Order: sequence, then structure tokens, then C-alpha cells
Amino acid sequence: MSSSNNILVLQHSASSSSSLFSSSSRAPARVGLSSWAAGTTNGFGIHYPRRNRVIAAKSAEPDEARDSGGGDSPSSSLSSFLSVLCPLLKLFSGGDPSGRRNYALEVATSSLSTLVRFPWGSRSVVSRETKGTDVNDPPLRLQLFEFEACPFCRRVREALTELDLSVEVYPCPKGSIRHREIVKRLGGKEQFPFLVDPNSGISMYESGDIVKYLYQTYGGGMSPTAGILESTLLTGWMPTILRAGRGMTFWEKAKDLPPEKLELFSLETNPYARIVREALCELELPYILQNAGEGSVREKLLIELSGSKQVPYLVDPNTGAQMGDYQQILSYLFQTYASAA
Ligand SMILES: N[C@@H](CCC(=O)N[C@@H](CS)C(=O)NCC(=O)O)C(=O)O
Repeated sequence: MSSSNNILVLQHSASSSSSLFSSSSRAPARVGLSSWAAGTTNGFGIHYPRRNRVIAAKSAEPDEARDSGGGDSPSSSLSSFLSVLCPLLKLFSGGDPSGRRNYALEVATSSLSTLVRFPWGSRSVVSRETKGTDVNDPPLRLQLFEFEACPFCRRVREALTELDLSVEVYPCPKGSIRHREIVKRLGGKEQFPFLVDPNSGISMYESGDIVKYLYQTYGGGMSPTAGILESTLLTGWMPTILRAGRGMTFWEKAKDLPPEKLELFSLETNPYARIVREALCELELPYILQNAGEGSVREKLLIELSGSKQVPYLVDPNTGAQMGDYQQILSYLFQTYASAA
């Protein structure tokens, strides 16, 4: 694969499944990218095509100042600077996520995080005309490898809420025992976020490029919301600090993977949903992120399911559990998917 491979084209066949794991084990097994055109196969059953076509990352918006670390603009320098600071985020490693919490403090810091990122990632910007009455999702679900505390991953999740897209999230906390390895094998390095779009066969690093790609491909060619890219450099890292590194580090008492992915109705800036996403990340539980921002067509589905359009709402097909209270969700997740501390 090329060294400038912000975008890697991984030729999937139309029959690719969207699941990256077998249903019964924690170890990665049959991968959704497994029925590609002839190529080599790695230890996860992922087939690498013989020739990867590399597309220039800036193709989506050639004239726009790039902020993803590849250009010469002031914003790209700042982005590179923030990347250099990223390893320091480890200092905020969060501590035991399953322990007793001060919920007033949790909600206060998460609400402040919402304030600093307002208004990005709170409402759907896809017009009803564009999306009709159906969800905006492509036939095969997008796959995002990320971790909750990462400022660059945050802006991708913000864009996903704005574009009213659902996505399979494969959390990659520091100390990850599973998903980071997949990213390294697919893209060549551990860098997050990493997006796989099985519909186009494109996989890419670089949050700025991912946001532009998503808007271009699933936003009817719209430009990203004003400020979403630039603001990351100013305030994108603040939730990481305010939340004291929650959603950054793998919780060593996490248990084996359940057979089915959990589903979370969420919207990026909701303070309660953030706390739940952090826990899913620390448990390295893959889940379907059903973004239900203000004006989302998914709100209707949520009302049918839960009786209200409030997020978070968790559905666990493994146990049949469904719940909307964030404290209850946290207890449920740590009781079900972690061994006792
Ligand atoms: N320019 C990249 C920067 C991405 C980046 O630096 N991500 C950090 C996390 S904040 C990372 O992947 N660090 C490596 C690690 O966590 O192991 C982007 O915009 O996506």
C-alpha cells in the first residue's frame, strides 16, 4: 500500500457482509471484507486485493484549505500540532470505568463538552428532499474504527450525525486487544479515525478527508458544515480533557465479545449518550451507532422502539435488553460485559 495512502481502495464484492466478526468469539474471524477479488488473505480472513488503487485524498474538495495534516495551510500545521499532542492524551487515562461514579459530575463535564462543541453534530443537515422518508444509509453500513476520546474521531462522528448516517463502530481504545490490529492490517498503521466504506471499496485515514468524503458521497455533494473542520483544532480536544480521558483506554476486565452487535441510538453532542459511548469504547464492544440527531428520519424508529425520541437508547439483541436511562445502561454494560472488579 502506498505511503501517502489517505485513501485505500479495497475492492469489495457486492456480496460483502457488513460484519467484521464471527458471532461467537472475541477473536476476529470472518470478516465482512472477505469476498474480495483474488488476493492474499491475512490471519483475520481478510482478503487483500492484488492491486490497491490509491486515490488522491484531496479529490473531494480541491480548492478548500486542507486541514488534515497533508497541506501547507495554517490549519494543516495546527492539525499536525494537535496530532503531536495526541500521545499526551494518554495522561488522562480515565481510571476504573466500572467503579462508583459521581453522576452529577459526569453529567456536568459531559454537558460542558457538549457546549464547547456546539453546534456541530447535533442535528441532521440532510434535507428531507434529499433523504426522502427513508434513512440516508447506503446499502452496506459504513465501518468506523475510532475511540471516543480522540478529537479527530469526534469530528467524524459529528459529521455522521449531521448526515444522518448509521455506522458500525469498532472501538479502538489504547490497549485494544482486537480492533487496532485490524486497522494496522488493513491500512498499515494504527491511526484513528479509520473509515471503511464497503459500498465504494474505499478505506481511509485522516479525519478531514473522511468528513469531506462523507459529505461528498452521502450529503449530495454538500460542503461540510461551516467550522466543523477548523473548530476541531480549537475545541475538539476539550471534551477529552473535560471527561478526564474517559473513552480512551481499554478496560482490562472486559469480557469476550457477544455474538451480536449492540445498537445505540445516539447523537454526537448528547451528554448522556457520550457517557454510554465512552463505556462501549472502554469495553471494546463493537456496536451499531444509530445517529438520531434533531430532524433525523431515525427519530420515528426510535419512537416506535422506545416511546420517545430521547437518546441514548440501547438495544442488546444478545439478551433482549432495551433501556434508555444512561445510569442503567452503564450498570448493565459493566455487569454484562466485564468481570467483577
Ligand atoms: N491527522 C490525523 C490525526 C489522527 C491522530 O493523530 N489520531 C491519534 C488519536 S487522537 C492517533 O491515532 N494516535 C495513535 C494512537 O492512538 O495509537 C487525522 O486528522 O485523522
